Amino acid sequence: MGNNKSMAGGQTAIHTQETYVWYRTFMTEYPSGLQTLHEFKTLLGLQGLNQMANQQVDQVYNTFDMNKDGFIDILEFIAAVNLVVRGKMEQKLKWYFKLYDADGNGSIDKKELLNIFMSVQAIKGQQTLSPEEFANLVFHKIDINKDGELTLEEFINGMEKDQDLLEIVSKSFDLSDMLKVICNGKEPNTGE
Ligand SMILES: [Ca+2]
Ligand SMILES: [Ca+2]
Ligand SMILES: [Ca+2]
Repeated sequence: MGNNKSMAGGQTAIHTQETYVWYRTFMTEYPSGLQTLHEFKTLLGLQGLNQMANQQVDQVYNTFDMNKDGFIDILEFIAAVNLVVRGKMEQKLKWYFKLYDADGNGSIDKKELLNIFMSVQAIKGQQTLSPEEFANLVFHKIDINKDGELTLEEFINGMEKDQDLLEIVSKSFDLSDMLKVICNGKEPNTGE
């Protein structure tokens, strides 16, 4: 299925019909062709979060805003939906890494990981492990040289080798449910 080559090249082998639906949905919602941070939060139903969770959502938005102009345009939006809905595991892991590395210094320390899990908990509710237990577990398992920092390599290798961990991490950042709403053009139905 590895047929989505460079977007810049003449051949964009993306699933055209679905992309068209995303395109149409986006342009209907945002006729200016730009989505603001506020609109992003509204779209995903992520309003009224606490400060920590809010920062996390900001961070998600920033990773999608690739040209850093403060808006998500249609191409960035489609790239984001593509990544989340059908990205390959390694692409997603790179994205998770970017999300987790809040100060952007190229490695994830325990505090950054802890912050993430605390905000995930704030967004998604109580998880099986407490944020601290989880952060400790992750470092115990994949901080190979035990220096208290996770490099991109440690992160990707570690996650690829440990399916359980990978599952928890992907679940904790699984936006696909929310983004499927966009694809279907429906309002999310709160489960309970
Ligand atoms: Ca942008
Ligand atoms: Ca960092
Ligand atoms: Ca390390």
